[in-house]
Amino acid sequence: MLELTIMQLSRTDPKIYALIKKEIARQRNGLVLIPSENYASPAVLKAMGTPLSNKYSEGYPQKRYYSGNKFIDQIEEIAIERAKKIFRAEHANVQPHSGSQANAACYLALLRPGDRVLGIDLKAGGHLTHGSPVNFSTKFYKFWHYGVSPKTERIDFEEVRRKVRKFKPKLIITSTTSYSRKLNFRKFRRIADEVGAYLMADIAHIAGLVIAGLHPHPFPWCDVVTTTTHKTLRGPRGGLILSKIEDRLDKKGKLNLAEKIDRAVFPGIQGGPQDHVIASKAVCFLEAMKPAFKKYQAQIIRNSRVMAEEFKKRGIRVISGGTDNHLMVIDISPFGIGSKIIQDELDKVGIFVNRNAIPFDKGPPYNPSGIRLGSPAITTRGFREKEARKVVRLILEVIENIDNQKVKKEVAEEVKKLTKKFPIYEDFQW
Ligand code: DSN
Repeated sequence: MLELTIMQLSRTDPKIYALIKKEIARQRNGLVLIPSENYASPAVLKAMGTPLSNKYSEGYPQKRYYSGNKFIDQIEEIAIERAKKIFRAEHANVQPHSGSQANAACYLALLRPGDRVLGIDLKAGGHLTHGSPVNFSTKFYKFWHYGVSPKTERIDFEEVRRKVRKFKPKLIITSTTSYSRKLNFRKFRRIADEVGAYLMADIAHIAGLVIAGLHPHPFPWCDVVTTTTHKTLRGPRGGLILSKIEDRLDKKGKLNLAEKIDRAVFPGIQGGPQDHVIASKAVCFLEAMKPAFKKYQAQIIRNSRVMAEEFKKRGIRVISGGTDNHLMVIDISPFGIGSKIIQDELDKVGIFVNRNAIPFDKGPPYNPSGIRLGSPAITTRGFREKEARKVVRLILEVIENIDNQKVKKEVAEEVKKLTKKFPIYEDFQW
């Protein structure tokens, strides 16, 4: 008889079992400041680790290519309805395996090979799928980029307008992968309308803030909105597409926008959906409807703001002068220490951050001049402003004493104390 418990796993595959245990301990005993990571609830994790993973269900509810989908259909329908409700969207596709897949599906739905797209530059806060030269997106579509103003380090709408008029893109993308300010979707819409372009928002980072009403809503301004489900949304690893039903540029076409999106996801770029993850997305959408979720999102912003303030107080330059959301990027070039070294030394004391380009960065992508930090995971632990400020002080202790083993040992002890005081996954049975 197959028993699917972790205890069985320990006997079947002790090596993997031991590594899973170690990784869980790392997450429990460390301070996760990578803004795209979070701690999903035990309910979300439970739904993922189920035999739903065994099922094939190519197609959509009530239109599958396999039998045996009675319950899978109900699960996906619930996930779709909940996604539409929390995002106030006309249409939702819950099948994308990731944010990159969600973006790829939107391109396939909206564009033809060779079409022009204006995206936000990677160094200004964009994502690889928004037209990085090393990404598939530039192999199929012609990308051009807008950035931020050198003065304010905020999106420069004059530049956006100028480039849109010159380049006449069919699609404009806006996003906040490492952009710490609010996105003005209405302004983007006005510019997109000048040339009749689609507008897409990739809200992977800020989805939770949007649901909680703490960031401007991409609808009704955007045609399509993509997100991941595991960042501020705090669900399982996965992607999601939200869209309008009507296609503004192709009103008389055979397919409407929602149908185009669905066909692009399946059979366009994906095969069978991951039904266990879709069930888990449904659980996370339900969690996102609760008042506690809104409170959590508000605390994320408060923690993030005080972290930025604390850095500034200590003379560290925060890109754009601060943050409106869950993340910030700091300029570490004045320390004269590579960001890779800083990231690695922080890792050793149990503080996890990620190095990141800053606007107009002269450093190479492997060793850029910034560190990106975010508050979603520490806020899930229960950190408030006091602890958030302390985290900044610990980070700076390490950076300012990068070769001092004694100081780093003391910081590691402080990290241990903090994680003990604010434990995570205490009651979860592995
Ligand atoms: N890798 C994600 C992030 O860290 O922001 C984006 O896909």
